[in-house]
Amino acid sequence: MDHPTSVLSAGPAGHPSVRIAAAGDLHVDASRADAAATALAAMAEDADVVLLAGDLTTHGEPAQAAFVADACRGLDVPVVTVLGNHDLHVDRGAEFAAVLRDAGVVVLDTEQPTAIVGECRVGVAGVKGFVGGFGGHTLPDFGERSLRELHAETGREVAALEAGLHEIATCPLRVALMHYAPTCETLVGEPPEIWSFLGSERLAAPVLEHRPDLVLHGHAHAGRLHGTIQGVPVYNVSLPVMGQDYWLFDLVATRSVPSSLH
Ligand SMILES: [Mn+2]
Repeated sequence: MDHPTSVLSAGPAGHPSVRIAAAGDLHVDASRADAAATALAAMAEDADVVLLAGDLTTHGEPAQAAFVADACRGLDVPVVTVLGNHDLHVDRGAEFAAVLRDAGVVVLDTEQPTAIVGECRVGVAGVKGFVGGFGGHTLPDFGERSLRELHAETGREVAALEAGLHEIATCPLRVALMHYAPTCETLVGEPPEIWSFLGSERLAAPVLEHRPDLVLHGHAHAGRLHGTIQGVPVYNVSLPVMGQDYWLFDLVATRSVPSSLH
């Protein structure tokens, strides 16, 4: 299978660079465990860092997490992931994450939204993200407690993403990783009626503030691969969108890195 490389930036020779292999919506269960192991091994072979955009499994059973954990154990590159809604379906997220962490996978969430990995210290700020909608058709913070709790949950994800991006601000290369979409540009192809459930434009605010080198998400199986948030590249690496097991990104540092941050 072909794995095209998307060269996102061409910095001066000698600047820090990294090759990232990324995928989301693996939806692993017993029937897909072997295929996932093959794909993850290929990702580790081809890249310096593996990033997974959530929905690793179909239902979030810890036994399903073990399939992914076993596939990642022993890979000689860092694997960083966020969880998706499927990974939380049976409401055993903590156990699920523990199984992955036991295999050396870095699981990012609102409590731990930051990882710095690889030889050139790639900063990854990762959260699941959540729902809310786009372009004036957004969930308001109004009315029933249950509806307002949805709004608040998205707010917690946004705050953690902001904190994570702040923490990696001095890394030469920076990636924002999430499951839900921070822009509707990569949702084109999905019915507009469900865009509100596929992501939230509130997730774009920290991206705009910090302008990472790359934004990755999944979740939108019928969406589009590439979009931008005011010039910041966004890729929907959902497996059905890519039509292949993963996508490769070559990042080369171009900016001058601030030596300190307030
Ligand atoms: Mn999903």
